[in-house]
Amino acid sequence: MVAEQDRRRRLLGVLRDLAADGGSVALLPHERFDADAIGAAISLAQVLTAIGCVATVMVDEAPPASMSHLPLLDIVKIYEPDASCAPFDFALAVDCHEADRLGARAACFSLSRLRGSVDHHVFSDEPGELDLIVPTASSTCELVYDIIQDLETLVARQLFDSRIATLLLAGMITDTGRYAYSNTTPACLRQAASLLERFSVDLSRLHYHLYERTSVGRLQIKGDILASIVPVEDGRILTAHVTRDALNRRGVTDDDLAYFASDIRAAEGNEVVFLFVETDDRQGVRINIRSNGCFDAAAFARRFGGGGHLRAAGMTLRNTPLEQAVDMIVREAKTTLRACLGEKTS
Ligand SMILES: [Mn+2]
Repeated sequence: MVAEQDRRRRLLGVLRDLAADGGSVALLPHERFDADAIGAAISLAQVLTAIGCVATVMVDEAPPASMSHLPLLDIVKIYEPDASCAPFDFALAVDCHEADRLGARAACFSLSRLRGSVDHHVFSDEPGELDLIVPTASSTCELVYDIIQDLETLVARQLFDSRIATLLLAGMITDTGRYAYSNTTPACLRQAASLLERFSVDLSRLHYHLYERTSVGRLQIKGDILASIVPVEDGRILTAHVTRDALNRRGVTDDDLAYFASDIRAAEGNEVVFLFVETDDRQGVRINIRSNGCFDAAAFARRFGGGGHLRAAGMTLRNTPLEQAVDMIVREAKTTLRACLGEKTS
């Protein structure tokens, strides 16, 4: 806790010094960013600009249509891998802390004078000087809320506004599953209450765009995926899959699959859910993991180069056909599950 406060203070000190000199800061959300990553990055960029930094949110691909309702998306810059990257005074990874989740922007990240991160994913290495990584935080937006609040005190003026409130709430709501996951705390509920008290946020509109708005293609692919569920180990492991052809046939993208793995986890009796999605190049498989009980999704994903949280994690297996990926992961999951349940492996 003390270490965390020290880290936050150190990060704030660097941001304050950069603001005084008009220093450049890059905010880099993880690849295939979600509402938490982009909401945190844009909010921080707005605030850093307001206090004197030259802040840039740099992403690897254009925001998906499903996020077009979010405010301030026009400040986001799309990184062009061919263009040379001007080094930044400070590059901050947002909602991730490993350069390999930054894709092509990793080069830009490593060129910057100072590097750090704001993140709430489980990590195993020793964090760097400017890494604020708090796995107990419900979202990166929760951490950014605290940073902005501290900056407000530091510069003695209001930095939050209704657009930032909307962005932070979008991240908080999605990462807590609408304040239903076990990471929901009184602290994050208080933050939401405070934002709603201070600013005009259309909560029902936000909720509609985050959770209800859908398309015929998305409903159809959901039907396809739910129909593909296979119970293994008496239903304690559930797998589901979708091929690239099926996605193309329904006219949907990976972005449309956002909550399906969590939907499957709602089935009674399962300990862990794996959703296998064939990658764009059809050479590999992206895997979403959702767990209940003893199964540590983040630890499992890390064994295959992925990562995430205790109950929600993911990874990508390259050069592995779909069928082979399912067989291999089910085999490994059986062993992991039996071990965590204290059963003997037969
Ligand atoms: Mn997050």
